Amino acid sequence: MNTHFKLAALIASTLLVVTTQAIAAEPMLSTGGYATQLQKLEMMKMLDADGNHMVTLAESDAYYNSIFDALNKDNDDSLDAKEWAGTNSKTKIDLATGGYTRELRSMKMMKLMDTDANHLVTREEFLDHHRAIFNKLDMSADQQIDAQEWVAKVFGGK
Ligand SMILES: [Ca+2]
Ligand SMILES: [Ca+2]
Ligand SMILES: [Ca+2]
Repeated sequence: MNTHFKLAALIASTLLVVTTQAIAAEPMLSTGGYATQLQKLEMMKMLDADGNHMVTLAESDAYYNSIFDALNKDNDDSLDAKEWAGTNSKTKIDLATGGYTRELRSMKMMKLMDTDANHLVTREEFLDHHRAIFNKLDMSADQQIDAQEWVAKVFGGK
């Protein structure tokens, strides 16, 4: 009886630690619909510039530099809320799917990426956020993401 109780307590505390860690790692990337749209294979193809079915960090950086440039209408060093959300007629970015573009250009995502909360997303903030996503998807930590890693449910939520 006593042994059983100890074992149960041990399991409970282990579960608690695991759960706490999982929650602690999420806030910055709690991306729900954004992750769902990004993790479609159609999007993976857009990042995979050389078409070898792997996305490297360099390909990911290059892609998000292009997205940043596409949004940054005034060519300064950051995106303001107007550039972020776009006007109704010009929300579509050619480099991405419609579903992904919609999720990206939400104020929720802007807030998540604006780490110093000055209502501007700099290129560094934009790239850093996507490097963190890259690292999360790159489960094998070999600096590239294959299709299986791409679609893996690592972000929780839906
Ligand atoms: Ca590639
Ligand atoms: Ca700008
Ligand atoms: Ca900022």
